[in-house]
Amino acid sequence: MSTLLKAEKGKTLIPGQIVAAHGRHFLVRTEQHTNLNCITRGRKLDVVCGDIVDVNISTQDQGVIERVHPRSSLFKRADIFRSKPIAANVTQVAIMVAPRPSWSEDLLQRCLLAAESQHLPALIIANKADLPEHKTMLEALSGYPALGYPVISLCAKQGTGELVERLQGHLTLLAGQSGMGKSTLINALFPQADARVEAFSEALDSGRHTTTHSRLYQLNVNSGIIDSPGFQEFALAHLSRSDIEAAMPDFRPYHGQCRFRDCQHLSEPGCAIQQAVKAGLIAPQRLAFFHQVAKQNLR
Ligand SMILES: Nc1nc2c(ncn2[C@@H]2O[C@H](COP(=O)(O)OP(=O)(O)OP(=O)(O)O)[C@@H](O)[C@H]2O)c(=O)[nH]1
Ligand SMILES: [Mg+2]
Ligand SMILES: [Zn+2]
Repeated sequence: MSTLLKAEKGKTLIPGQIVAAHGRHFLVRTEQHTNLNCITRGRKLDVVCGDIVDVNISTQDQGVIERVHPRSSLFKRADIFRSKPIAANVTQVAIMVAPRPSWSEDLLQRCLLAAESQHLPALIIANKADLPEHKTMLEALSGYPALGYPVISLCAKQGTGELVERLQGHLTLLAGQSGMGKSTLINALFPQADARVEAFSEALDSGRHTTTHSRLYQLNVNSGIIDSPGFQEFALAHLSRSDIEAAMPDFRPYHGQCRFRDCQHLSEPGCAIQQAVKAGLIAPQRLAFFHQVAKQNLR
């Protein structure tokens, strides 16, 4: 971000970062740490939490977003109807899971694909360590560090554990299903944040979608974290079959090694992926996951 005010066609534009997005209303923090309530010029301008923008200031605390700077990353999901951008310019993704309400390994893996497809490092936060079922969850997560995803165990209700170190120097997106404890962690990191937290529904075994908008919290000058609304599905319609394959770190060593160039890794002869599964080098559930996601993405 340049500290200089830029003059353009007689306007004074000032750079800032989107720290909250509520529909067409945005909160922009400037380098002078003032917050501006902004709208966009024109409906077409696509703005998301984390974006660096240029604002035309209209009053002391209001402005109009004129331009979005090029993004270093865009973490998103997408179904066949529309794209759902979640955060821009993040440099890592922390995916939170917890034993209660039930976590989904399918959703975790989809979220990891979304991170990998943007070349973002990811880590897994195994929350609610105070619950007895936490141990079983850790066992289920034991294969992930070997794929490059560290698993950090913590109890957000009691503190932040070793996580703070991992956040240094990054803009981290905190993502996960509803009710896993993301906003509880935000409150542990920022006691003044007062992010809304809600008990999950025991009857429905699901969170209550308490956080409705993403919000960026600054940890220090070069570190921040974005709390995001919990999801209950994670479609990846924007990724082609080969994008998905490229986003699976355990498949990468075998890329291009199947006998057939268009191998689907089902039961073709000379399939390097099937051979790796037989040799115990790829977990069978990872191949099953790949088939399940790939069959929804027929491109
Ligand atoms: N036992 C236990 N409960 C926790 C812990 N962390 C969070 N919770 C509880 O889990 C429930 C959901 O927490 P939230 O922080 O609102 O969850 P969230 O992930 O932000 O949910 P959404 O905003 O809906 O996505 C609350 O009742 C929290 O008190 C923990 O470490 N242990
Ligand atoms: Mg929340
Ligand atoms: Zn194959």
